[in-house]
Formats: sequence, structure tokens, C-alpha cells
Amino acid sequence: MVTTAHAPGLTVAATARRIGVAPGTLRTWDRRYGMGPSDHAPGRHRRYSTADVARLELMQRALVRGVSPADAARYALSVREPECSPAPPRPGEQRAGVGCVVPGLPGAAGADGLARGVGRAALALDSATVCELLAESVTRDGVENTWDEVVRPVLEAIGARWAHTAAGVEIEHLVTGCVSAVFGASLGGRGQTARDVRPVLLAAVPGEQHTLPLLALAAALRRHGVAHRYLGADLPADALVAAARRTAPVAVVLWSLLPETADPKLIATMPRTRPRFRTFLAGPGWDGAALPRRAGRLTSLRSAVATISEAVLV
Ligand code: B12
Repeated sequence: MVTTAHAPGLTVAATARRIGVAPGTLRTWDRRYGMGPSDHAPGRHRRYSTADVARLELMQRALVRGVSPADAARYALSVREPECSPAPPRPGEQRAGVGCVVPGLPGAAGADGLARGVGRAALALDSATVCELLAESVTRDGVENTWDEVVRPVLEAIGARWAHTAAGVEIEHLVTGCVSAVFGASLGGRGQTARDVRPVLLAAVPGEQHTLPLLALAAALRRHGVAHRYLGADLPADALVAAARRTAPVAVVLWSLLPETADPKLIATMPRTRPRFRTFLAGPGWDGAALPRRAGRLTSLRSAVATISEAVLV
């Protein structure tokens, strides 16, 4: 989009779509924070120029990083030329949504603020920002912190919203895509692990589509140098048996989130390989099921990483 000072600029609706907020939010930002069109004459329709839109994008950028609306607006208004700059970002600089290079943002985000920012970007269906914030968080704070302090609160909020209103499935899928992409990115690398090490198999049990905690476990184990094979959602029992025979795993993790997918009979179908492997039952689905004593239980990401690392890195 190219507008000049003399071109008509974008309508409120078009600007709202571009920024990913409701038109009413734009009006509120105008009224409260002076973030309206710069040359709006009373009685005429509001039209946002390129610079106005760039400023709004800076504000949105600051908001998703946990800055308060008032500070975000102050910051956006303080950037003198919010047009795009061709210069690449230097360390400590952030890229604005329009591809502009901007100096460090004010008062941004602890994990709380980041979770709010991811939630805000998710509500705006802004998958680029959701993925970017999650990737930044993993790089800066690690997989476990990102999972516990950013991803979980967002997923819980999405789940609660769905339970109350049956709405927001599109948001759930968008966030699922980003979490999968960001945690899944680590599956490609070998990390510190050697090729011939016996792996840990990570599988969601038959019928279980919820995989994000298992994927977080895969990403965390990779960072801790534990070799594994991530086998994903809803793995049929015979496929699990085949994988265990082929890979001679040191341990098998069976993930279940929903109680109806946690079938203890699955454990009995596992093959007896030589050398043997440990079986770990992970996730709240197994709570309350009658489980064989030899199977270990994994009940959180952090404890799972510690238990598995201890069991395999001897
Ligand atoms: C994302 C999501 C989906 C995605 C999953 C995508 C994916 N690739 O994972 C999709 C769209 C596929 C989906 C489908 C369904 N979903 Co769903 N989903 C969710 C959501 C929003 C997040 C799931 C998640 O990852 N939770 C993990 C974290 C956020 O939850 P948590 O409680 O903090 O988790 C902790 C425990 O798991 C614990 N933990 C315990 N032991 C261990 C062990 C390890 C190793 C780890 C890491 C953690 C751990 O620690 C976790 C945190 O670390 C939840 C809401 C929620 N609150 O969980 C609903 C939710 C789980 N889904 C629900 C439902 C009903 C469904 C469907 C039946 C909907 C439908 N009608 O189709 C299907 C079922 C599919 C199936 N058979 O598996 C309900 C389940 C209710 C119930 N208890 O029966 C929930 C709770 C939503 C709700 N509020 O009602 N879902």
C-alpha cells in the first residue's frame, strides 16, 4: 500500500483490518491517546495516511510485547519517522510490523505481559506475531519457561473461552499452528545427540489429538541433549509396536491428555525388546487409571525432562 500526504489514505475499517483490531478500538485509541488520522478535518471521513498506519503498527507492536496502551501510544507518537527504513535491524532493535526498524520498546514484557501479547495477537488472528513472540521467548527464556509462563496460560484461556461460548476454534487452531512450528523447529536438528544413541520414543496414544505438551517435551529434551523420535498424535498401537521394535528405544513415553484415551491395555501390548526400555505414562489422562507399577508417571514438563534425562543419560 502506498499513500502520500495528498492521497486519500485508508478508511477506519481498512486500517482496523490491517492492524488487526476492531474499528471501535481505533476510535478509542484516537480519543484516549491521540492516535487518530493526522490531518482529520471535522465533518470529514477519517482517513489514515501511510505514516498514521505505521504509527498504529508501532503501537500494536508495543502492545503485543506487554506495554500498556498509554505507554504504547506515547512510544508510537515519539518515533519521529515511522516509515520503513531499509537498514537491517541492529542488536537490541525490533522490527515493526511494517518492516520498519525501531529502537527498543519501553517497559516491555515479563512473561505475564508476553502471554497477554500472544493472546492479543491471537485474538487479532495475527499468526506472524504469535509465532514471532513465541520464538523470541524460546530463544530468550528456554522451552520450559515459554511453555509454563506463556503457552499454557494462552491455551488455558482459549480452552475456557471455547468451553463457555463454543467460539474461537479458529484462534485455537492458529495458536496450535504457531506452537507446533516453534517447538517443532527443534525436531530437525540433531542437537548434542549422537547418531547411534538409543532414542526415547514420544507418542500420543490412540485417539489422542492433543500433542502440544508432548511437542514441548520433545523440544525441551532436544535442548537437554536427549535423543528422541517424536511420533505425534493418535499413534495406532501396532505402529507404536513397530517403532519400538525398529528403534530399540531406551524409553517410551505414552502421552494422554483426555482420560478416555488413556487405556492401560496399551501398555500390555508393548513388545519386550532386548535391551529393554522403560515405559513412562505422561499427561493428566492417566490420572486415576489402574497402572502397572513398572511404568513411570510424568506429570509436568519440568519433572518429565528431569526424570527422562536421569533415566537415559547415565
Ligand atoms: C489446543 C486444543 C485442542 C487442539 C489440539 C491441537 C494439538 N496439536 O495439540 C485440537 C483442536 C485438536 C483439540 C481437539 C479436541 N479438544 Co481440545 N483443547 C485444546 C486446548 C486449548 C489446549 C490443549 C493443551 O495443549 N493443553 C496443555 C495445557 C494448556 O493444559 P494444562 O491443563 O495446563 O496442562 C497441563 C497438564 O497436561 C500437565 N501435565 C500433566 N502431566 C504432564 C506430563 C508432561 C510430559 C507434560 C509436558 C505436561 C503434563 O501439565 C500441563 C502443562 O504443562 C485445551 C484447553 C486446555 N485447558 O488444555 C482444549 C481441551 C483439552 N480440548 C477439549 C476437547 C473437548 C476437545 C475435543 C473433544 C473437541 C471436539 N469436540 O472435537 C477434541 C478432542 C480431540 C482428541 N480426541 O484428542 C477439552 C477437554 C475437556 C475434557 N477434559 O474432556 C479442553 C479442556 C477444552 C475445554 N475447556 O473444554 N483441542
